[in-house]
Amino acid sequence: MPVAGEAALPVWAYDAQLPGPVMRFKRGEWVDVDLHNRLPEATTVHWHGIRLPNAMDGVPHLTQPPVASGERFHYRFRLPDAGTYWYHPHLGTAEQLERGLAGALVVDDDSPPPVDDDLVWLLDDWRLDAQGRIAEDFYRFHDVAHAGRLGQRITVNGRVDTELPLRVGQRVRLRLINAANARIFALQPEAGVDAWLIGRDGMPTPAALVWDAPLLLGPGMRADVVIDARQAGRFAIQQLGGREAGALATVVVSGSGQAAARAAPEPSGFEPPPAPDLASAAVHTLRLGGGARSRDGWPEDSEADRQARQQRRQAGAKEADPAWTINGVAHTGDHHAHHAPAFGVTQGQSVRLIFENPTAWWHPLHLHGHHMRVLARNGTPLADATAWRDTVLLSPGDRVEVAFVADNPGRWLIHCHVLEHHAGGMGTTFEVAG
Ligand SMILES: [Cu+2]
Repeated sequence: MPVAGEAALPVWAYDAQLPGPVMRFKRGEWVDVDLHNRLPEATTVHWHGIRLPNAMDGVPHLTQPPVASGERFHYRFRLPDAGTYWYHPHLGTAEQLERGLAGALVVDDDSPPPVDDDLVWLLDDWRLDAQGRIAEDFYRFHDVAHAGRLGQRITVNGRVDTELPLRVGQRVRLRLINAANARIFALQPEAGVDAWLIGRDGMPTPAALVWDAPLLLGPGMRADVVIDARQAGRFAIQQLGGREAGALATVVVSGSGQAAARAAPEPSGFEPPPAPDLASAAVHTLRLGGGARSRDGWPEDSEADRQARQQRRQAGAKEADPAWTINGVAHTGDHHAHHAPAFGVTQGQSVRLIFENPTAWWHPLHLHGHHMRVLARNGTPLADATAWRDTVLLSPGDRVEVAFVADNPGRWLIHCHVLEHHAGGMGTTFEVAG
């Protein structure tokens, strides 16, 4: 099997590749994928960030039945937007993703900025046990109630010690995808290369931004960056977050002389999602709760719920105990359909969502089926509020306002992409009536 580190590591993989194969398309093309589940347990595939029909979104029980071991499911949908997306399971997610199931889906721009190469870097971390195998302590309550499952081994495309060979004067585009269960990467290139941020969560930024400060990438989030090699040498792309801080990868530039500084890459032309109308928008608040050091205590857990969970576990289900809530309700396990939606809107309605995070922890909140504009953080309007996201990172105490047009009918998930937080209850749904 593929390798994460110095020794071969048994993993679960799409098409026996780690990460899964890069699926590459043009905008407007159809994805046609036959999932044949040869895992020992049920799964689904979620196409993270793609504005697709609800029935293709891969959320078990909510948008499709789980695909049992040995069974098949056919995914077919059109790609409305260019950008960097990814696919991963949405059932038993904390374990299945950690075991290696994730891959990139790239939709090429109609008019991309000219580059010498265009590469995908899927970032992950792995918690290994003393024997160097994937530690089997999935859904450990300490992880669920704290920062999620962090691993001690950080990889790029399943490998350690990644090097990016370039020649002086070359320009390369990197599509960074955070596929870790819980790690928030804080990335910054060492001085000596010029770097730009040109896209987030698939959508281009309105203009290229100089990348010379830590770029925070929470689980599920993507960043498209451009690197200009200006002189020979070795330049780290540093990972500054957490105990495992160090070089994520090294840009190795060969050649001689010094290349002149290049102009910022032109932003890609794109058709943005429909702009929300703030004046007429329906306003809803989603307040996060729970977690270790919470002031409100643990979520309600009735004797009946505990017994039902116990029975599901005896039947083989792997499930976390409740630790988190949204608006007071914990959606544990993969059973979102059992709960009423947090709110409903009619198709085409603009929605202003206010996320409140009084918890002591960070949460990357992922909106399914739509892209949102992040308008303000703690009352301060965002400088790049015209940019689009499908995942927004909240630090402890944050209050973040977003807006989007609910133009995609169906029942959609909003959840924390720290997979252990989601398993422990931090998810909810909303309904767009078509
Ligand atoms: Cu979270």
